[in-house]
Amino acid sequence: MQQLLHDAKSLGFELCGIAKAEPPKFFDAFERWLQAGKHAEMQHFVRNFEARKHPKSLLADVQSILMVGVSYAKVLTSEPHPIQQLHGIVEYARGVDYHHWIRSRLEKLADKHREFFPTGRCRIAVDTAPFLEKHYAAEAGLGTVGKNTLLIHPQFGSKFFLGALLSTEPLESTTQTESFAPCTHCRRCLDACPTGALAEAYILDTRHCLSYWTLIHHGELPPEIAAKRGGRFLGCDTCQSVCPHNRLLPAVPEGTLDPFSLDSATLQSFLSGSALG
Ligand code: B12
Ligand code: SF4
Ligand code: SF4
Repeated sequence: MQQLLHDAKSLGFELCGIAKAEPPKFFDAFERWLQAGKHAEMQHFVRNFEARKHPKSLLADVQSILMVGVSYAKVLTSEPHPIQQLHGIVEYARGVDYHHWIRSRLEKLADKHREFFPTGRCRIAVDTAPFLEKHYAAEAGLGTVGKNTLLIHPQFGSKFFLGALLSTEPLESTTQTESFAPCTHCRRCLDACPTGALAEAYILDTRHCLSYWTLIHHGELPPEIAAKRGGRFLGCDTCQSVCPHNRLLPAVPEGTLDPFSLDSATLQSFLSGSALG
């Protein structure tokens, strides 16, 4: 449905495409990842294991998935935010909460869907649904998964967010116009990862990932992880910043205020309304 794709672009999504609502290709790899305990303490992956087998767990009779992507720069510089004064915050969080930005626009796209298909149904997913977003985005032609496990686009590198509109309508699927193999012999991210979380290409061992430890885990970091933290306060960008596909993209600026020196109430006032609030 060309008109919906056109509307998605008009709403500000630089990337959009449509995948068939089929079981994800790498489900076996996901299962092995889980069995090996590489999800760390993210128990929702265990609880929602079945749900990830097919997107019908999110929307009965789903036939198509409209995937959208928007560059960090567009969302984060859309308005000023206090988090921009801090240092050591990963790039994707240096501004307003991307979930809100994407969801509000996908709601408008859902209105269009209702207009075009009065008897059809649709559902929005941004981040939190048990749904392998990167894989449907790759199927829809938004990019290719790299060795750092992120989705890479020839123009936007990996610095873009994903969102989805699931639909009960049989929308015509799209694919990448030209095949794009981002990694070939490169292994910069694997070598640069400070903790060895990318010991195996395409497989993230969350138990070693600084992003996991500083964003998801609550409480003290294990000493061997803390020793590798450096100036990273929340999240880690190393496997993105060394990627040649991100080299020419403008970086969203960061501030100079040291968050390690702030008490928790002051810190919260800086984070509130961001993706980390
Ligand atoms: C949980 C989660 C995390 C966890 C785990 C990350 C991970 N790679 O799984 C943590 C907290 C560590 C994390 C970190 C980050 N995240 Co995150 N995260 C998610 C979330 C919510 C779920 C991802 C998921 O399902 N993981 C499960 C694993 C098993 O799946 P997988 O990596 O997709 O692939 C597996 C298989 O499919 C298979 N596979 C895939 N392709 C191939 C190819 C081959 C050849 C082989 C053999 C196997 C294989 O291997 C994997 C292991 O089995 C998604 C949103 C969503 N709902 O999808 C965002 C998401 C992936 N995160 C995102 C971002 C931005 C980040 C960070 C950059 C933030 C930061 N700077 O700190 C880092 C990057 C770290 C990294 N290298 O992945 C973006 C990525 C956008 C993009 N361009 O790809 C997403 C899509 C959020 C969004 N809506 O925009 N994240
Ligand atoms: S986010 Fe950091 S710690 Fe995690 S895989 Fe990437 S480079 Fe390694
Ligand atoms: S740094 Fe190299 S190996 Fe890693 S994702 Fe980018 S292109 Fe692929």
